[in-house]
Order: sequence, then structure tokens, then C-alpha cells
Amino acid sequence: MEFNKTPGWLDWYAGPSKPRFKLPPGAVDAHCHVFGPGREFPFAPERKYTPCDASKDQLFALRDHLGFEKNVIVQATCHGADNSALLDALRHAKGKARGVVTLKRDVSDAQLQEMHAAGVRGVRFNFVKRLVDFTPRDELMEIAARIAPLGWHVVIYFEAVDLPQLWDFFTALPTTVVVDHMGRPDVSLPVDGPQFELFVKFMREHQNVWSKVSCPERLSVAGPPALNGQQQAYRDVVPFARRIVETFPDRVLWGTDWPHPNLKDHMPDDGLLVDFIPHIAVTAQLQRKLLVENPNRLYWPQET
Ligand code: 0GY
Repeated sequence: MEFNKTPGWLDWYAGPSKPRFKLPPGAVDAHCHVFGPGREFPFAPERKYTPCDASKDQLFALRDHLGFEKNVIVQATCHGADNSALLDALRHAKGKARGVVTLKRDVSDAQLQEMHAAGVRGVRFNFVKRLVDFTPRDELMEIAARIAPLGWHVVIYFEAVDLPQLWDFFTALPTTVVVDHMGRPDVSLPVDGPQFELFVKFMREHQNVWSKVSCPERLSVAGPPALNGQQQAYRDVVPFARRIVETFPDRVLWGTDWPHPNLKDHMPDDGLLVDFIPHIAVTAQLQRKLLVENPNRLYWPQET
């Protein structure tokens, strides 16, 4: 099937730079996606955007170029609950990738077992309204109860303004809960203001909650580095991510978010994104926890 990209779609950055920051051995890119290729793995009819292709081989090439050892591939909404492209990527990753899927309540136990064997370790619940249609809470809770015995976790994606009304649902989840992109704070607000304090409280009061401190390029209002290189990239996100890394060093993850769906104004050079890491994890120990120990404990527990 042929697909036409959403007008204004920005393709991922070809030929990323080599990071100056040398990733520690065993580092995991814990948030990235595959898109299609659409001809082989058609995008879902209910999708809210049509992306460019971003294949498993292109993802694995980026992994090697940047210096990561492994990937955690997260189901993107353009594929709905058809996880075929993701499962195909896991099966070709030679043990170097785990996955987070999207499920509907009609998934069978045999399908869950197959996914587990392929390397799936989590299910994603998405509450970002521009990306998905509403799914009833009782359906999500039923899915959470079914994946809990497999040792999987729930990944949640939401925007900061929606945390108050989602709080009771999130805190009732029976598994480890991993938040995408720090719950998308508005970084033009103070890092110690009520909005971000609520997120910190969410993590402080619930030891099962982890956070990805990813996506500065998506959260930033200040934007990428100026062409003259004088401006620190995404500097307005630094205090938010740094606070989470330093307050909860054993419950943070980092990922590139390649191929960066739905960015409107620029596409980041993934090499420069890796160079952002030492600004938010400022010691070798924090970097090791963020990039190696935490993701390996969550996704490859047998090997740690
Ligand atoms: C991300 C962010 C976005 C999209 C998706 O599954 C998706 O379509 O996650 C977004 O548009 O904010 O984490 O990739």
C-alpha cells in the first residue's frame, strides 16, 4: 500500500553527527520507534498522522552509530494496536531490543505469550488527545491486570495539565509505571512551580513510578542550538530533567525518541541529542544509572 505523509511532516535526520559524549558500555536507548515501512507493515486506519518510513535496519544503524548497545522500541500510534512492525524488529534484533506494545482487550493469552517470547516487556497507555481516540479506563485496567503476571510494566503518555484527573487511575495500576517524557511539563513555568511539583510528588509518593527524561527537543520552547553554536541546546529543559535525575536516580530512563514523530519546527541531529545527556546527568554515576543500570534492570533483569 502507498501512503502519503501528513503535510508538513519532517523526516528523521539523515547523517547524524558522532556524539562528543561517549556513552558508557551497555547503554540503552529506551525510547524509540519503527515506522513501517508502510508497504510491508501498513499504517493503521485509525492513525492521526502518516509518517515517513523508519525501518528496523535504519534504527539499528543509528544505535551502532551513536554507541548504544540496545534499544527499547515503543509502539507508535500510527500503527494502532497492530504491533507487527515492532515484533518484526524485535525478532531481528538478536536479543538487543525489547518492546512496549499497544493492546486491545481482545488480545489472547497465546498472543501475549508470543509477544513475551519476542521481547515485549510493557504495554503503552496513551492519553495525549491529538494522538489517540479515548479508551475506557476499565478496558485499560483489565489489560494491566493481564500483563502484570508476565512481569510487564505500563508506560503512560500524557500532558502535565491532565495529571490531576488521571492521578487516581495511574496510582491504582498494579505494575511498575513508566512515564514518557516527564509527563510533558510546560517548561516555560518554574521548575519548582505547582505543575512540576505535582509530577515530583507523583514519583515521590509512588515508588513504582519511573520517568523517561527524554525529548528535550519536544518540550523545549528555547529550541535547538543557534547556528553560531553559542546557545546551549534545549537549555530550558535542563532544570526539569536534572531535577528528576537527581531526585530519583534509580528510576529514570533516557531515549532518543527517533524518528521523532510530529515535530513541527526542526528535526534534531541525534548525535547532538546524545550530547545533551551530560547536562542532565552530570556525574559518571548518574549517567551509568540512567543509561545502563536502570534500563537493564527493567528490560533485561536476567542479565544484570
Ligand atoms: C513520542 C511522541 C509522540 C508520538 C507518539 O506514538 C506516537 O505516535 O509517541 C508525540 O507526537 O508527541 O514519544 O514519540
